[in-house]
Amino acid sequence: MPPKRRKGRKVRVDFRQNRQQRRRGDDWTRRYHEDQDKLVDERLTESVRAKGELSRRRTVIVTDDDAPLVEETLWSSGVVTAVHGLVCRVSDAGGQPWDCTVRRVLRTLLIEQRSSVTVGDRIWFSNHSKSHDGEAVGVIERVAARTTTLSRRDRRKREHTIVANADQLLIVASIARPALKPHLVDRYLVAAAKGDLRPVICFNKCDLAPEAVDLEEEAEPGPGSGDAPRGALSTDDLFEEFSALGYTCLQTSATERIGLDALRRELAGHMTVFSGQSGVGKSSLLNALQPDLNLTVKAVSRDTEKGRHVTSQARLLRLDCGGYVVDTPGIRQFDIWNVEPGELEACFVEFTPYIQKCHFRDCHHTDEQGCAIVAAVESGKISARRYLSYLKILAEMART
Ligand SMILES: Nc1nc2c(ncn2[C@@H]2O[C@H](COP(=O)(O)OP(=O)(O)OP(=O)(O)O)[C@@H](O)[C@H]2O)c(=O)[nH]1
Ligand SMILES: [Mg+2]
Ligand SMILES: [Zn+2]
Repeated sequence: MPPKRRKGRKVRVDFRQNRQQRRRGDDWTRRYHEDQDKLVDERLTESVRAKGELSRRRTVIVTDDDAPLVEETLWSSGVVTAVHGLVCRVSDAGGQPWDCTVRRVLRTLLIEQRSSVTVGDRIWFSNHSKSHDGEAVGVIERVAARTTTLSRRDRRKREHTIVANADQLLIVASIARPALKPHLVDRYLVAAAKGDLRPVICFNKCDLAPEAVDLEEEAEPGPGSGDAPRGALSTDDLFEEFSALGYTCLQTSATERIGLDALRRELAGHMTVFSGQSGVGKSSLLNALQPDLNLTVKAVSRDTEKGRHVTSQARLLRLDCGGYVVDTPGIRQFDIWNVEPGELEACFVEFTPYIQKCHFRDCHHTDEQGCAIVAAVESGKISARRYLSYLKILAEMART
C-alpha cells in the first residue's frame, strides 16, 4: 500500500520559469540570468522587476502554516545548527551533519512571509547524498512551525530572527571590560518576554574589579525622566535590582572558573541562546563549560575595552550535560522588533501591579494625569533607571 498522505490545503505559488527569455538586454537582467536563486532573493530588495518574470504559478499542497506537507517516508528530520548564505548546516536525529539548500518552492513561500530558515529551526530534508567532495548534502523541504523566536529589527527595519525554538535567553553582561550596559539588559528582557523565552542574567568576569556603570551615557531625556538617576551605579546594585524583579541572576568567571556549576544547572535540559555585547565572554563561558567546543575567543580592545566581534554567526551546539546552546555574535544595539507601545508595559514586570491603577486606560505612562507608574517611580517603588529604559524604548517606537 502506498504511504498515506496527510490532508493539506492547495495554494498557488509563483514559480519562475527555468528557461526564461531575456526581456531586457540591460545589465540588470543579464547579471542575474545565470543565477536564478539569487534572483528570488533579490525580490526582497529590488523593486524593479521585468514583467512576467514570476508569471508561472504552480499548485503545492501545504499545511495550515503554509509549508509543504511532510513526505515522512522519504524525508529525514533535523535541526538547523548554522546558516551560511543559502546553505544551512543541519544535524539529523543521529547527530550527523548535513549541508542543505532550501527547496526553491519553500524559499519562495518563506520570502512571501518575509521569513527564512534560521538556527534552531526543525526541518525535514530530502535528497540525501554525498557531494563530489564527500560532504553529506540534502534539500530542506519543510520547516516546522516555531514554538518561540528571538528576533530583532534589522537595519532594513525588518524582522531578523536570530534563533527559533529556544526556550531560554542567557543575557551575558560583564562587570568590566566592557562595562555593563543595564539598558541593553532591559532590551533583552523585552525581547525575551516578547519571544516567550525565560531570561537568565549572567554577570561574567566577576574576577575583575567591577567598573561603575555610567547611567548618563545610557540615559536619554524624555518626558517624566526629570528625576532620572544620574551618575554611577555599582554592579552589585544592578545584580540586586534584577534579582528583586524575579530574574535568575548568576555571577561567573570563565577564566577563573567561578559559578560554572550553577550555570550548567540552568542550561541542562534547555535550549539556551547566549546573547550580549561583543567581548563579554559568551564563547569563553561555553569553552569553560565544555573545552572541546573550542570556540574562538579574542581579547577585547585595549583602547576602547570593546569586543572585537569574534563570533560572526549564530551556532547551535550540543552540551554534554544535556541541553543545547546557541552562541551568537555580540551586537552593539538590540533593536526591539514588533512590540507595540501598549505591549511594552507588560514587558516591564514591575509595572504590572500599577497598570490597572492609571487614570486613563490607554495610559502610556509618560506625562498623563493620574499615572500610577509615574507615582510608583516617584515613591521609589519602581526603579527610576528601569522606568527611563521604558521611556527610551517607547520614544524609539514612536520614531520608527
Ligand atoms: N578576566 C576575565 N576575562 C574573560 C572572562 N570571560 C571572557 N574573558 C575574556 O574576554 C575576552 C572576550 O571573550 P569572548 O569569549 O571572545 O567574548 P564574546 O562575548 O564571545 O565576544 P563576541 O564573539 O565578539 O561576541 C577574551 O579575552 C576572554 O579571555 C572572565 O570571566 N574573566
Ligand atoms: Mg564569541
Ligand atoms: Zn500610567
